[in-house]
Parts: sequence; structure tokens; C-alpha cells
Amino acid sequence: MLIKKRPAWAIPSSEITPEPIYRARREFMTGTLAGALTLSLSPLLASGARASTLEPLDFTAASRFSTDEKKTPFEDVTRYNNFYEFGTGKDDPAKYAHEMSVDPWSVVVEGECARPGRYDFDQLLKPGNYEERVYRLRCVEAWSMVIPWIGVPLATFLQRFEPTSKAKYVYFETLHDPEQMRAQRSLFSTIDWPYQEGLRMDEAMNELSFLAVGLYGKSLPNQNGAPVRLVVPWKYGFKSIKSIVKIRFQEARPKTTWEMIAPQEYGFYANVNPEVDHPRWSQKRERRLPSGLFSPNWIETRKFNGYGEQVAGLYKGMDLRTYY
Ligand SMILES: Nc1nc2c(c(=O)[nH]1)N[C@H]1C(S)=C(S)[C@@H](COP(=O)(O)O)O[C@H]1N2
Ligand SMILES: [Mo]
Repeated sequence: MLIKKRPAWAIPSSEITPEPIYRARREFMTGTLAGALTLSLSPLLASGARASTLEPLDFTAASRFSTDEKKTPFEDVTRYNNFYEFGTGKDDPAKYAHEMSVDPWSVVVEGECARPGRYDFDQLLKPGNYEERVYRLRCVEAWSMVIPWIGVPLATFLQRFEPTSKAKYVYFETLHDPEQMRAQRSLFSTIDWPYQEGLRMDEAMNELSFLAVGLYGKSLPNQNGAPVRLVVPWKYGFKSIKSIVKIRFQEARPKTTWEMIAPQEYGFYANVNPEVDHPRWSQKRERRLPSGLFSPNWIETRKFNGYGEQVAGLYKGMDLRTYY
């Protein structure tokens, strides 16, 4: 039986001290002990970030959708992650995600569509039409980043499978392979694997919904959801499911991982909303990474993460306190 415990991040923000302290320590080291830092981080780089094996990608810049805010440095984007399949610690994915093999990779497409099947990743998402989107990512834990993703619009990708008129929702699933994903071997896992997510069809077809195959001009590091992950920038980060192996078009609203774990805390919609606090912490502000003990970098959280112009219409007439 699955033993449900509180996720590491489901704690009041007043209790979250280890991470800012870790940050401050890093800032200190960067300033004064650069040499020692390089030495101490080299094993992590070798095993975790796989920086040398990331493939450069060709892409066009879609500036219409990109923010010109300061990008979060590559090091933070690839070493401070949530990918519970590899552990609940922020540095676990960078340490252990290399244990997942992403080549070959295939994606099963099923349900309400004319072209279901198992598709080879290399056929499905060929280079040649990638674009860059510099998006804000706002985690429900109240930290955020600015990440230059490379990928394709989700809408054009999904249309290739010719969803039927019965397709009201689209469901996504992450790889489930305990041999490659060490936290899936744990008997004390928070999550009933595989990780599952979903969008209403009109949300999936919105011009902002994106399927990422890379970041910072290169293929996705494993810890960021290689080889393909969802990016839904107006929703809390947990909707942006990583390492996708299954896509299903369906009539009924799918059950999603965090909603199943704690429905009163994490809803299906999960739109970024400073007016609706999490039951245990405020959502009015966020720490924009990099952030440290002496420069926490708190900023105001914006409704729909600042993307209201593109997405507010999707929720016309809905009470966002009920549909959080
Ligand atoms: N399969 C899977 N996808 C996932 C998660 C996860 O634990 N497993 N974490 C989510 C959460 S909570 C966030 S904030 C983002 C983090 O993405 P990043 O590590 O690339 O910044 O991934 C999301 N996608
Ligand atoms: Mo998150």
C-alpha cells in the first residue's frame, strides 16, 4: 500500500531555511572560494548535469512570447529541480537523473484521436522547427525562474494526431521505471507512480502551451525532463510534467498526481494566482532565483504568472477560488 507522507515542500515557508542557507553558502563560496567551489562541484557536473553531452539545437526566437527579464543562470536551472522520481531534495535530480536513459525514447499516443500509436521520439520531434520561448516558471512552493526553453508549440504538435470532437482533455504521463528512477523503488514514496498530469483541450491549444526538448540552446538535461516535457507558464510548475511517455485524448477530466495526493491544496487548474493562497502559505510573492539569505529576491506574484492577456479568457465565468 502506498504510504502517504507530507511532501518535502509542503511545509510553511517559515520552516524553509535549509535552502536559503545553502544559497547563501554558495554565494559566499562563489565570491571567495571560486577555486574550491569548482573542485567540489566537478563530480556533480560529471555525473549529473552531463553538460558535455547536451546536443546544441537549432531554433528560431519567438520574441512575441518571450520575456526580456533576466534569465536564471543555467547552473540554477539545472541544479535546483523538482523531479520526485529521483528524490525530493532539490539537488537529487541533478545527482541521479543521469541514471535514466533517454535514447531510444518513444511516446504512446492514444484515446480520442484519428492517429493513435507508438511514436519514436526522433520522428515525432525532429529538429528544424524548434523555437525558443523565454518563460517565467512559478513553482507552487513560491520560488520562480526565467528559463529559455527550446521546443514546439503544443497545439501544432497535438493537431498531428487529429483529436476527435470527444477529446475534451489531454492526459500526460511520465516514464515509470523503478530501475532507472530511484525514488520509484522507495516504499515510502509520496507519489503513486507514474506522475500524471492533464490539461483541458482549450488550454492545451493555447498559443503559450509548449513542449520543450531543450533549454539554453541545448537538448534538455535529464533533471529538467529529457527528452521531452510540458511547459505551461501560467500554471504552477507541477503541471509542467517531465519525461513524457504517454499522451491520451479523453472526454473525462483526468486525475492528476498532486490533486490525488492533496486535492484541497493542489487543484486540477493550478493557475498561478496571488489572490488564492495555498492553505499553508501565501502565494502573493515568490523568490526569483537566484536568491540567497542576504538577497532573497522576493517579488510580487502576478495573476496567471503575468500571462493573463493570453489566457484569462479561458477561465471566463469560472470562480478561480473554486477552480484553483
Ligand atoms: N515527472 C515529473 N514532472 C514534474 C515534477 C516531478 O516531480 N515529476 N515536478 C514538477 C514541479 S513541482 C516543478 S516546479 C517543475 C520543475 O521543473 P524544473 O526542475 O525543470 O525547474 O517540474 C514539474 N514536473
Ligand atoms: Mo513545483
